[in-house]
Amino acid sequence: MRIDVLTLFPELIDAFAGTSIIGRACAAELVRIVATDIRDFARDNHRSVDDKPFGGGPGMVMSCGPVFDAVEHVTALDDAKPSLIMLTPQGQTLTQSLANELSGCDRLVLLCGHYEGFDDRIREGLSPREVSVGDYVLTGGEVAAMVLMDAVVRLVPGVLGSDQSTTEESFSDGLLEYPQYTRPREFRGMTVPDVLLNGDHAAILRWRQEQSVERTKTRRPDLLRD
Ligand code: 6GU
Repeated sequence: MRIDVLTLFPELIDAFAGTSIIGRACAAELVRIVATDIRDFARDNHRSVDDKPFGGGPGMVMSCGPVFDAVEHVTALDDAKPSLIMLTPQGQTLTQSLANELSGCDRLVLLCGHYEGFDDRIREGLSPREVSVGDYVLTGGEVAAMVLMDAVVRLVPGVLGSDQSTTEESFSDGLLEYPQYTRPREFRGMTVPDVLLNGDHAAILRWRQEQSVERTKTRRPDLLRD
């Protein structure tokens, strides 16, 4: 999978792409993450990428010119036709199911905004898929793009050690994960549930399923309604 990230802060994306599990996936060439600075496509000596909103109002708006040029430039860097994704709080909320869908793509182009938002003709002219990472406001799209890439790249076959770690985790079956324990068996008076210690695998499976349902009922009842 190739992911191009159009951003005003390529150093943030490069650090992310070089670190931890994502860094390992890039080194193993399971995924390629390429950050491109939108400012390189500015048209003036000040390297401006934003301007005052028509009609007035606070803040600045990302301009069409540099964004269209940047999208067209990175699109041409590879033969595969990319899905263009704009990170914006106005988008469809990222879910595990969307991450699963995107993990099947050969190529993504992620467009990160800053300031008060994008000139709306970027939506009109480029028809990006718009994705949000939750109902709160960030200062820019980079952190959201990293959230999306993290959720997607870990689902690419070979990135995680075992496929089980993505099929048993929270959300993969619509439920939260059951409680986990490791050694020691007793810590500050708190013990590990007996069922996990006696090697009865059917009983362990049953207990874990019950715990998953119980946790989901108390913490995220919204996940059970449908
Ligand atoms: Cl994708 N961008 C920004 N700026 N804020 C957000 C977001 C994205 N998703 C949630 N909040």
